[in-house]
Order: sequence, then structure tokens, then C-alpha cells
Amino acid sequence: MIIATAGHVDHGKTTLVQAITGVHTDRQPEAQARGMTIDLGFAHWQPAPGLRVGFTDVPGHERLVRNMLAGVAAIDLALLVVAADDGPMPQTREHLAILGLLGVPQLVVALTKTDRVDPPRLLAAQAEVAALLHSGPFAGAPVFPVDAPAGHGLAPLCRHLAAAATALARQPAPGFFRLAIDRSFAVDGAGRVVTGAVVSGTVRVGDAVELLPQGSGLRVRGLQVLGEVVDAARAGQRCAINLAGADLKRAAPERGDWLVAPGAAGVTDRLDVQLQWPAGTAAVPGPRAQLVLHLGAAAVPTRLAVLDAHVPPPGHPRLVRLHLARPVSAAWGDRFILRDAAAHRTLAGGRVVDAFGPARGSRQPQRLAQLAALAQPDPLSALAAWVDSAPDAADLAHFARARGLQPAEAAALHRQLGLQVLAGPAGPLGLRQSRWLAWQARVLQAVDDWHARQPDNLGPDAAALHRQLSAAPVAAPASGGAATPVAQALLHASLTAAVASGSLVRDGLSVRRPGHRPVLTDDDAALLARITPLLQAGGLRPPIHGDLALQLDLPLPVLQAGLARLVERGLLVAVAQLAQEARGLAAASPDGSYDAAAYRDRTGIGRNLTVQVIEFLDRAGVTRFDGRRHRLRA
Ligand SMILES: Nc1nc2c(ncn2[C@@H]2O[C@H](COP(=O)(O)OP(=O)(O)OP(=O)(O)O)[C@@H](O)[C@H]2O)c(=O)[nH]1
Ligand SMILES: [Mg+2]
Repeated sequence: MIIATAGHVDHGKTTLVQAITGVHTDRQPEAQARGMTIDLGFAHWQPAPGLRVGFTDVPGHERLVRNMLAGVAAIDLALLVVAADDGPMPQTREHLAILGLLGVPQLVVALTKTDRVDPPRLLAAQAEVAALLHSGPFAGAPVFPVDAPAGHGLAPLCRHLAAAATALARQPAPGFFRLAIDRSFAVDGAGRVVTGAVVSGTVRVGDAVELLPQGSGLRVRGLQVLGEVVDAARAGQRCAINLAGADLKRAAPERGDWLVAPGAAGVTDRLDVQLQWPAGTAAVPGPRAQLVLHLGAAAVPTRLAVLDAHVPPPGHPRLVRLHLARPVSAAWGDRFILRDAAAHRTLAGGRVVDAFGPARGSRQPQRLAQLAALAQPDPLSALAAWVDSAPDAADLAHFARARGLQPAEAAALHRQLGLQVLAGPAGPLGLRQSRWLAWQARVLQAVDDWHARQPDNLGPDAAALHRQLSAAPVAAPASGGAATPVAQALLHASLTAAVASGSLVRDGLSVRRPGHRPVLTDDDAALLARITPLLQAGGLRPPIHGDLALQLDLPLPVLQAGLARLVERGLLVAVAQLAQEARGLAAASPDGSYDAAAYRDRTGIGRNLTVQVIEFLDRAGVTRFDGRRHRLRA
């Protein structure tokens, strides 16, 4: 368990940590000279064998809230120190607000300096503390009166903390390994050591780790948890990691960086977040306000842009995009604090919703629906809402990345929701079965419409279908009707499925319904009616085009274009030409015969058509086949 102190300057935080652990954490000469904590102090405590508690002692001075914030990012319990003589003071309130906004799970109050006050004042101080906590998330937190230097009142406080640590030690440590670095130093003989709180997961000696935002690949050479050499460290522990790796020199780890399992988290300079204001706060800062984001142990200047158009009821979070001055490492659900850089005031707190938001269109209704989906705590409901927010197929890769899901976890969620998963250009796409069936019906309808509009045409190709479908988008929530890359992938998947099931036939680049035959125009039908008797009269020696044109009283080009259309639709075969080719081949051959390959090479028509043509010539009596080669009859 990790406990951090909190509270106004000089109220006795460091003294209390020393009374509990025996460690005086103010090590810096400046701190000792001024009797004031400047930076974070660390101590460990072993209330029972095998039970390890790490203490982070924070400074109380109002100018040092930045350091305080680096110490409370990943704690399990806050020890709020209030001096009985002063009662709650400004940084008592500010620290308390920060702990609430960060969602720190437990709070315990130590009412110090009880030796300096009389019983009525002690009662009054207790009432002030109760009133302070009353309306917030820590209402009813236990309060322990102590005189730390004398050790009075410590025993019940320590018992309570030990019990909390025991309860926590039994909880699992799920998720990817992530550690928020708060110190980095060189140790003679060992090299680079970083310390920090393990926020999630487990790390072992020998593990590969990634230093973010630098992006360097490193290795865990050694591990200590609270001063003891160990093989593994897990969420809820503070640990020191001795790092190794070729990149180490260049990487220069420092407070605010993260050490994570490879692939566990991203690096970004824009964060889409849910922001919560403390009760009774004024308006949202404008886009020009200079703010500082405190996330993990990092502090980064940032600007803010409100995303949601509607002001939610008081107490409800707002969706906001943070534009950071430099990249940070962040993962879904990370809690953070926003402060006003100039006024040194805590403004708001929040949770990371999407660290991978698109650069453009961050206020589009569909994007806001995505954010609302991602903000849901339960992963299955979040995925359901994510899928339903997409006008066609949802980007499952983005969802998994944004939520920090491992591939197996993502796949399990897809199964639970019964999604139809398709291969998209940038990873899997998903949609509900009902929507998938509707999409397939829509594609078939589009092909039917095409046939109805252009009965003499074979059928549309994929690009034409895409244009047609994009021009008439289905009614879907927040659908812009734009021709998106997602729709392309969905169309291709739909076509493949329809061809596989026999609902469509591929004909070259075109698709058509199996029952569709191109229908002739009236002119072509009339032409066919006039030509047919003339051709039949010609038998196996049909008239040449010029004669035909004269007989029909048609200009030659018009006739030839019409013939070409009829040939294209399979209604005529240019026998004369085909037979002529056969004669030419036979004449050129020493024994007057030829095979299919020779016919194909001479005519340039495809292999399949060649087979049909030469069989037709055999059937028509122009040639005969001896099982191997074709020869001219008489
Ligand atoms: N009489 C009495 N003095 C105390 C008690 N606790 C702390 N003090 C004294 O109060 C002064 C400030 O104590 P610290 O522990 O340094 O206070 P702090 O909260 O750590 O201060 P910062 O870290 O600077 O915010 C010191 O002189 C302590 O000896 C107490 O319970 N009784
Ligand atoms: Mg102190």
C-alpha cells in the first residue's frame, strides 16, 4: 500500500511520518535549514511481517503544490494532517480537493498538535474537520487525534493503517505494468535507478520495459520494494528499478516519465478527457487560459478546448480536449489535475477518455458519441456504445488502443457482443449482426437498382457501387453520409460475402445478380430482328459487313457498332471472322491442323473463349477434332 500525507504547511506531516516509521524524510539541507519540506520524502513501514507500506511525505507550502501533486498520483490512502490549533487552512482545503478530484480511494485524518490545545478547542477542531469533509467524497473519514513528538494517540492510527494495508494486499494487480517515475539517480556500481509508484500490473527482474515519452527500450536489471531486494513488484507498491539498456544514456529518465510494459501506453500531445470541477466553481477557462496538467508525476503546460456543445447539469463532467505543450504518456482512465499556471490555483480534475483522438473533427457529433462510449467504465457497455456510435462499421483497433486492451481481452469482448468483425485497412472493423445483415441487403438493393436503371449493362463495379451508396446514406445516428474509408472496407466485405453466398456474381470487375441478363434497347432489338433472317440465310457463310450494310440500308459504322453490342451480349457470334482465322491457321501449318494454343495466340482472345470458339467451329462443321488437333473439313 502507498500512503501519502497531505495538509497545510507546518501542520506536522513530516513529524507524523517520522513518528510512525522512524524515518525523517526531509533530507535536503535546504529543507532541514528551513524546517520545511521542499520536495517529496519517502519512508517505508512494516507494521507486520510481510506487510509493506510506503509513505510519501509531501510539502504543504502553497508554492509547492506541484511537488505535492507528483506524490499523490497513485496512492491508495491519503493521510490528511490538520493541526488542532489552526484547524483547516487553505492548503488543507486545496489538498483535500486534489485528493477528491484524483479519486484517491481512502482518506484518514490525523489531528496533530493536540498537546497544544485545551479540550474545548480540540472538540471545535474535530467539528471543523467533520464540516470540511461533510459534503465531499471523504465524508465520515476516521479522525485520529495525536501528539506526534510524544507518540500519544499513534497506536490506534497505526492499527487502522495496518488494517487497510492488509485488506489491500489481497487484491489482484491487473493490467499492463506502468510506473510513474518520481526520482531518477545514478548509483555507484549499479548505474541508473528510478523510483516510483507502480500504478498497474506487475514487473519482474529481466522484463523489457519502455521509457515514455522518450520511447526507449530498456530492461529491468534489479528491483527493490521499500528497501528490500525482490524479484517482482506490483500495483500498490513503491519500488526502485535498476535499469539497463543501450538507450539508457540518451534516454535520461526524470520525474514525470513513465516506465511501462512494451505497448502498454501511448504518447500524445492531445488528450480527450472528462473534466470535473469542484462544487461551486466558476466558468470553464477559455481557450487562451494557461493551464498546467498534472498527470502521474508529470507537470505539462496545456490549453483547453471544450468539446461538448451543451453545458451539462452542475456536478456532471464535461468533455474537453487538452492541447499539451509537450507529449506525455497517458492511458485510459488516468486521473489528473488541472491548475491555473499564473494564479497557482487548482481548477479541475479529470480522467483520460481517449489519448488517441483524431486531430480533426473533435467536435463532430459522431466523435462526441465515441467519447461518451469510451467514458463508460464497464468495457462491454463501452464497446456496445462505441459500435453503435459508428454510422457503418466501428474501428475496433481504436477502441482497443484507447481502452488499453490486450488482444485477447479485445477479442473476448467482440465475442461477448456477437460482433461481425471485418478486416479493415487499418485493423479490424466491427458491427452488430443486425446491422451487417442490413448492410448486405443494402448492397444487393443497390445492385438491383443499378440493373433496373441500366438493364442493358452488365452491372456496377465496386467504385460505382461505393459512389451510389455514399450518395444515399442510410439513416444512422449522426451519419454525415460522407464516403469514408470505413464504408469502403465494409462494401468490399459485403461484396465478398454476397459473392460467396451466391447472391451476386462477379463478371470481370463488375458484379451482377445471377439472374440478370443485359436487356436490349429497342433499336438494338429491331436491328437483331432485321439481321437474323439475313444471317440465317447465309448459313455457314454469313455476309460480310459491307454487304449487310447495303442490304439493311445502314451506314457501315452504325451497323458495326450495333453488331458489336449484340456480340457483346452473346446474341451474335462473328462466325465468319472466327472461321477465317481457323482457315488461316490451317493453311500456315504443314499438315493443315492446329491446336487450341495456336488459335489463341493467333486471335488474341482469352483461353476460355478460345476453347468455346474452336468447339463451336467443330460443332458448326467448319473443323473436325481428332482428340488432339483441329483440321478443316472439306
Ligand atoms: N507540539 C507539537 N508539535 C508538533 C506536532 N507535530 C509537529 N509539530 C511541530 O510542528 C512543526 C512543523 O512540523 P512538520 O512536521 O515539519 O510540519 P509539516 O506539515 O511537515 O510542514 P511542511 O512539510 O513544510 O508542510 C515542527 O516544529 C514540529 O516539531 C505535535 O503533534 N505537537
Ligand atoms: Mg513536512
